[in-house]
Amino acid sequence: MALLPILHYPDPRLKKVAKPVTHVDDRIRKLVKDMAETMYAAPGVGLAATQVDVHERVIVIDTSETKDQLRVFINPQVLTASPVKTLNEEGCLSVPDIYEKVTRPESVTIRALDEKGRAFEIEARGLLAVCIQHEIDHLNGKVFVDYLSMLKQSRIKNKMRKLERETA
Ligand code: K1U
Ligand code: ZN
Repeated sequence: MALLPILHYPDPRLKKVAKPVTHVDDRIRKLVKDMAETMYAAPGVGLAATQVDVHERVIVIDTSETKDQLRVFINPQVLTASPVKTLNEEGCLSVPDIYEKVTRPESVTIRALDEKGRAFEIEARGLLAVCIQHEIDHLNGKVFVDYLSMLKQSRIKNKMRKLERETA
């Protein structure tokens, strides 16, 4: 297993649209293991392959308190999204130390493949619903900051550039 470097906003590679996985093979299973290790170490509750500069449709999530309930979503599709929306505070491992409120559907149903290539469907609500939508956005080249006002986006970009200079 390996810890993978996480891209930081506003890196242009975070804007790439990830390609569907054509075969769930040992290469993808290794990627899933490395992504899970990276997510737990960060620590975070989710990670999309885009964030580790791999542009394939793979997500790992663990929203459990015990951190022992890893969920793997390969080629995730949103089947339904509730018309009811909620406002939730979001964070992102690619935008460290920034937390902002974003409006999203309260619940979603998702179809995806697991790490063995088996199709499954789940209905997600609460933090899982927020997290899966946030991670699917990453696969589509979108970061939660994109939902904020231009003023907030520009402030966050400046803060992140300053942070990069200080840690370079
Ligand atoms: O995509 C990511 O960068 C992961 C992100 C997922 C997420 C969290 C909350 C709302 C929306 C999406 C994170 O994991 S940010 C870190 C975080 O929320 C957290 C860290 C440690 C313990 C609990 C939560
Ligand atoms: Zn994120």
